[in-house]
Amino acid sequence: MTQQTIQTSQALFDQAQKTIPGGVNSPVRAFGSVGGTPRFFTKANGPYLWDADGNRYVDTICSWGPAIVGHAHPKVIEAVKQAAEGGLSFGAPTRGEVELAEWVRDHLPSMEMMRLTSSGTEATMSAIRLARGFTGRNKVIKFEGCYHGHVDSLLVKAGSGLLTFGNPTSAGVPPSFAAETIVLDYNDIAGVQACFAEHGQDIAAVIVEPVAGNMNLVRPAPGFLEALRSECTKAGAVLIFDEVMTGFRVGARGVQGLMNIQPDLTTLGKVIGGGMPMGAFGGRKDIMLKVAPVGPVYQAGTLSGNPVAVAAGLATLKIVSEPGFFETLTQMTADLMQGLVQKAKAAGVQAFSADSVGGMFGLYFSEQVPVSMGDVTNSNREQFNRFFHAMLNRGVYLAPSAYEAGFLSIQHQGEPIAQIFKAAEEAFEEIA
Ligand code: KE4
Repeated sequence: MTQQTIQTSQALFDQAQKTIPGGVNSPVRAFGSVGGTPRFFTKANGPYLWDADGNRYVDTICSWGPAIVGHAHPKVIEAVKQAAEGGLSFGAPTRGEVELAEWVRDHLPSMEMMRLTSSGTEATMSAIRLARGFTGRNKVIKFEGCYHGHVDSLLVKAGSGLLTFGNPTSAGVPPSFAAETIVLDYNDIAGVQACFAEHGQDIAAVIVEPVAGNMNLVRPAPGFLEALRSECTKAGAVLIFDEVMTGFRVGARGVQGLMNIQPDLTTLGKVIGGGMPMGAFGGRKDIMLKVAPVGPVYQAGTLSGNPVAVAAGLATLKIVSEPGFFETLTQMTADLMQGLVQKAKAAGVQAFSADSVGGMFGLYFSEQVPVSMGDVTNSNREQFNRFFHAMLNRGVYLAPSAYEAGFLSIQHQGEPIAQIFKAAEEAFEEIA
């Protein structure tokens, strides 16, 4: 294996740290969890990325989900060019926003109405405020290991006891904000039921990643999402599915379509912007009609529904709607996971497992696929970090953290998958 040259990335990283905290505009990009030099990229196309030193990588992050049709897809680029030539932003309504809202409603019928935002964080922040405004209640339940963007009231970890109120996970979040958030264990049905028994009438909302992707990929246990649905219905609380990551990533109808469970509100992001800044929140009409200007819950955004971002999103969603898109992506991802498990075993790496849902996947240096945050934290992070660098040096770009999911595009079929397998064979040998 030829040693990569990464001087330009290193020089850019050194330079970036002088003006940008950690040299990055989002913390995970700094390689803090895996160590080493973050690669500065100059170009992406299809399944590939090129860094500033000219090294090519098979990308398995896809910008954390958005690049599901492949980077710089010609149809997406053409749509963006056409939109941009007509002006970048009007701060006024456009036809495209209506088209996008109708497309999303047709694919996620629970989203009877919606509002576009410029990020997933804005979407979840708005959904929480809306649930509180709709119910007149303050308490929100979230789950350990789930991430919903950097919203003050959701940067919270479990309090001393499971049913007590949360403590901030970030400086700058007032304890009074965290006190309104209850943090439970993902997949802990009894804990949810006990919490509703104690606090039910004070709970405005439950927000959940219906398939978790921010503690690595963790599936909902049988009955978990159903329990959330029934407890919220009984207590009059709003069930929010945060599908920023899973929406149009796991299938054409999100996790709610796969599991046939109807949330009251859904948040979206990533894929619906096709790589441009975009988020959305939406759901039951009676709830959404509480949103300004028709209702008392204020929510706004200078670039919300931006015409260029909407064009990228619409072009992307039209491609993912093509017959067989998700069947192909889902099977390709599952086959990759199965092959990696086989190659790990063949190299003598026993504690390795993998899982996937649609086009998102999880790699775990543990004997079994995790079913909880505890399982994930018990996996061998050091082994993952060695694997990460062994793959990076062989031209495969994994998510730079043992606690992140991975993502493929439809353009990974064939040679890119073969390159991942070849690199993995050598990498597993190296770390065994
Ligand atoms: P953004 O504000 O980053 O667009 O979306 C926040 C968000 C909300 N909900 C879920 C389920 C999410 O996964 C995210 C963002 N995901 C991370 C990946 N772990 C984005 C990567 C990053 O933070 O740089």
